[in-house]
Amino acid sequence: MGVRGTLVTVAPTGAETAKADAPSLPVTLDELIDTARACQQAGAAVIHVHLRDALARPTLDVGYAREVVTALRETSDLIVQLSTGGAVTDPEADRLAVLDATPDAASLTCGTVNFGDDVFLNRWAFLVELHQRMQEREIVPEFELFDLGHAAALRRLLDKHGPPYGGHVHCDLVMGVPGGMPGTAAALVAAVAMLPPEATFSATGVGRAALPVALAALAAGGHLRVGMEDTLSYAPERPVRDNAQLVERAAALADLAQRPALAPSEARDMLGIKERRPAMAGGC
Ligand code: KMH
Ligand code: ZN
Repeated sequence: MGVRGTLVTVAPTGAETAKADAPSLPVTLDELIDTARACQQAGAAVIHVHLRDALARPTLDVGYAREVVTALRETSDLIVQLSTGGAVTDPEADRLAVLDATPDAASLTCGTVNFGDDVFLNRWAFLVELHQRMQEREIVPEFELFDLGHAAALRRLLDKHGPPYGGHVHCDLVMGVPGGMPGTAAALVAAVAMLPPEATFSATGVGRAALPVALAALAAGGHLRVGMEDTLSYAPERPVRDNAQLVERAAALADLAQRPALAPSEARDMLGIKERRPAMAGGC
């Protein structure tokens, strides 16, 4: 795979948890900015962003997405990855429109999956549309895989519609969602075996699967995603303090594995991110 360090992504908010149930969940722009700063300091290189409105409900408002992307670019070096998954209730048109905010990167889930009592719907034609729009707009996708069949769909997508912008294929295994692949080392090894040969991968385990998945991912040469989108408890009977605590633990595990957390600049090179920060674009 060529990269010696560990890419640490923080997914700080998600669409499912209520602010009332997790007071340190970042939902306002100020909270997101503070989270980005603290998580960069702790070792994150990518921030996977879900937006919340003034009442802390999930939103895909494009104007607000632009504001958040700009603010995060101005206040951190993190790669800004917007979620196109949104919430299970979001219509496809709104999920596609997120790309109009021109983030550095965006998630692209490679198939439908049962999602607890709900269904996270990702039709083939929708994946193709997302992929093509990201190619046109020079946005780097992170291919999210919730189940083994999604790895097969990813290969079909690349075979039929070509490589992503930047040329590098990076996947994120989201494991332990009720209805998706379990958060076990065996499932991780099976999923990794199905990835395109040159792909890199991160993995995240939902809830109690967080640590087993992180350890298995490192052992298999992969990267880490952590954050309150996926995990609200740090240990049994011990709620997460904040997102930075989870990033600190991920960075410590990466150190133990002798593949320390990548700086954002190293992660930009690895993923093929286009430079969009005003002070950096255009060179000197
Ligand atoms: N909130 C989930 C239904 C993504 O961000 O792209 C979907 C999700 C995936 O979180
Ligand atoms: Zn997400």
